[in-house]
Amino acid sequence: MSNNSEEELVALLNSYGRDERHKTRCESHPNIAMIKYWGKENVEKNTPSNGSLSITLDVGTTITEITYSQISENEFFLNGVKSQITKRIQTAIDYFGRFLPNTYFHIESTNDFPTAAGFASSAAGAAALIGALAGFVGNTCNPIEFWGKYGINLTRLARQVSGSGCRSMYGGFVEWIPGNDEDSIVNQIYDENYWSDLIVISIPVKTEPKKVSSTVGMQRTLETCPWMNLKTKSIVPQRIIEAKECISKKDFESLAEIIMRESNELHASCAASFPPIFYLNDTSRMIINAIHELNEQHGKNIAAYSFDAGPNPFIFTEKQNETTVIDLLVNLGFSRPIMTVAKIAPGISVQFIE
Ligand code: 2P0
Repeated sequence: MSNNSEEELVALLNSYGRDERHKTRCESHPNIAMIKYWGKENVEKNTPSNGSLSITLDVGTTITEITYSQISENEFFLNGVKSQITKRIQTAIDYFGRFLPNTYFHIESTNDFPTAAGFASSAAGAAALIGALAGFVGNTCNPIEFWGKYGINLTRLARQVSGSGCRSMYGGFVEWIPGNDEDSIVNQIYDENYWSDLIVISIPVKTEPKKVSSTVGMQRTLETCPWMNLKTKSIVPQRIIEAKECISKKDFESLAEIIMRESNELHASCAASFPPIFYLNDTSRMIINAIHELNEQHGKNIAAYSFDAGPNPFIFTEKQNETTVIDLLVNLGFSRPIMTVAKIAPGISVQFIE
């Protein structure tokens, strides 16, 4: 953004007659990657080593509300508890704070994720934080469009808070483009209504925190797994092209194979890191084998598994096979109530509230 247009924007934003009740609320949802982000090209800016492809899921909601702080400091509450403002959250506050000099924010963020979901909350949290700040400071319910007019891409800011968070800014099918800090942004490929039969079943097989965080694990993999250059520069870019082709045809069978291969390669790369990283456990491997057997019985892929940096399975299928897949999981010993069946969700939505 040029100095001139930034000055104009500061003047505009400070001309609004906001009173102390000015308050915005942003809702967002988690996302699950079919093609994974696993490695940072630039650690500070959180640019990825390769592109990724996800769907945003209505497995739960993060709600972030922002109003003026009554004290001369920024405050951040997570699920009702006053929490530390991390460096990444501070970066987002500083970015928007510079448009409203001498302003401090009171930020409250809550997650209503069912414990059964097993989803990390950081992606939805980052998207809701950026949406709420951008709505509050921009005085707008459509922050993506408003800030976009000034050349500011909000997905870039969400990415700096949490890499996968940039994908939760949009609903439906979302692609995160690799690149430098300016051009590594996110595009929506199809919205949340495009493939309404696609569902994701999640099961919490373990809920305690992981021993190696994603942030640490991905850099170790990038630095020590010998084939990561091939994976990030050649395998994944080609796979993204193929996955987009499958999505354009709603070809679940072929997409399922891509999703499973991608998950398997992520965990093989983790195991080939040094020291090795193991996110899957025996239960995860039992599920992997069972899904392959199920697909074999049907003579085609009717389900696909995907695992992030943990042992919890995310099982993709289509609505017509939901009962078959759930019956399989029940036969494996999981009870129906602990399973969460999620549909594709929209991106951020911002409102003004009293
Ligand atoms: C993903 N994951 O694409 C991959 C697959 C986990 C496995 O993005 O350091 O919390 O905040 O950029 O986004 C998890 O890592 O990491 C993740 P940071 P993030 O969804």
